[in-house]
Amino acid sequence: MITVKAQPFDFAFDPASVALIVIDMQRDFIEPGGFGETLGNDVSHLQRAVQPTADLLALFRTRGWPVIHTREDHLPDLSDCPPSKRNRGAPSLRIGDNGPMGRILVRGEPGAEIVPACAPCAGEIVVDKPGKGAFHATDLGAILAGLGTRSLVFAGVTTEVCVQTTMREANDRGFDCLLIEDATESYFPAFKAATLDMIRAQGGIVGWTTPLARLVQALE
Ligand code: TIU
Repeated sequence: MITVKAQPFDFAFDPASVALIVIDMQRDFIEPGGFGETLGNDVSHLQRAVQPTADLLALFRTRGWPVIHTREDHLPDLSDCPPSKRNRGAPSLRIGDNGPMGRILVRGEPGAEIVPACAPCAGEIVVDKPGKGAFHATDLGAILAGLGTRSLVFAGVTTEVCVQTTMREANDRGFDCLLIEDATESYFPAFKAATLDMIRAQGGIVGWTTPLARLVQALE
């Protein structure tokens, strides 16, 4: 077992049954002109998570531990996009509309791709998901069962939306979940801080959090 100093207490995992899940590090959320900006957000906040996530990916790749990437996107005919999602609010462009990085949040378009620094390597699993949670309407549960995964390390964006939703789904499915604090970001720093607090409150009601440096330390 490997033990990581974390909050609210140490996180122990078996390297034979751990996987990294990197949530939605896509241009549509992180770069100007994509989905995140159409919603009125300052996307520059998310840049902070790119290098720590790249470093975390390198850590798992060096050890040969499984890596799973997710992408929030929709089929070109939007048949997997509920009208309630497309019609919500007053964005400058809606899902499926043409933007500077192609059609907003549509699979295969430049904006739906993962940013180059965090791009999947050959052989890594990529899960396309229509929802905020990565288990909804995907094969993720079967993929993790096939890998024999019991512990999940989380990174990605945004902390309080797709990362937290997926962590909660995973926690309910019996996985021990560790969120790497500097490898996740929100458009709203206060929401990120609140999410980290609520994950580890009540004795780790949703899971654990720790900075990347503590995971590195545990592996030395
Ligand atoms: N809007 C927002 O904060 N996030 C999303 O819509 N998706 C993800 O978090 N990936």
